[in-house]
Amino acid sequence: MKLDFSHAALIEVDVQNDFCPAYTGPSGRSYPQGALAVADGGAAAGPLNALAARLAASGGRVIATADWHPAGHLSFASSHPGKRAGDAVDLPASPGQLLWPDHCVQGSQGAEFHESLDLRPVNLIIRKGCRKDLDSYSAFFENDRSTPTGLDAYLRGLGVKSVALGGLATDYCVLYSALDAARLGYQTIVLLDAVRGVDYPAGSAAAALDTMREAGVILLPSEDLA
Ligand code: VGL
Ligand code: ZN
Repeated sequence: MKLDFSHAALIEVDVQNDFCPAYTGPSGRSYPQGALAVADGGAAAGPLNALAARLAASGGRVIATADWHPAGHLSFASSHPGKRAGDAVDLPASPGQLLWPDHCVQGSQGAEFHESLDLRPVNLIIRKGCRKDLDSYSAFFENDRSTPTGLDAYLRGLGVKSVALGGLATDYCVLYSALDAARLGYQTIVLLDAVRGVDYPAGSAAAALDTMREAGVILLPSEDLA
């Protein structure tokens, strides 16, 4: 499809070490398996880098998001005695909150961007999930569905009309970010070669693609953007 690159933004969702399997980076440094590793997570970086370079060269914008939790975050199973990752709890502002292993703790190596993600073309970094009692899957709103991250105002202020998304994970942060982008009126594209899913519960990655398609999100491989 034809994209007006000068009024487009790429959102690189949570391409962080904790969402990736063990790897050795371009620097030669080795990283252990992330706390919430998504199969083949690091593979999102290549297509994102390629599209980011194209956008940067044609007046578009590039945003990277980072899950950035304080220690003891209430989305961590370890914060709820007797609960395990995969269980759900009702938090005051987000009923049915799924619990995860400790991940993306502020300042930790797991919270750093994957070394292969090229940060040079990135204009803005949005950190989310910073409030101890509130999780944030979407790049636009925290899980109370009403606290904005500021991203919508940023994009609107720049006249951005189209938003392309890739990153981790298909069935959580990419899903909620794409649904919010579509609801906010952006032409919304999810790059199939640049996303990978947690797939917990099993089937949730495929279901997320269906949910996005039904919400009017365009799903395509990034090479189809001209
Ligand atoms: C994510 C679970 C918990 C994500 C973040 O980036 O998709 N998933 N925190
Ligand atoms: Zn998180």
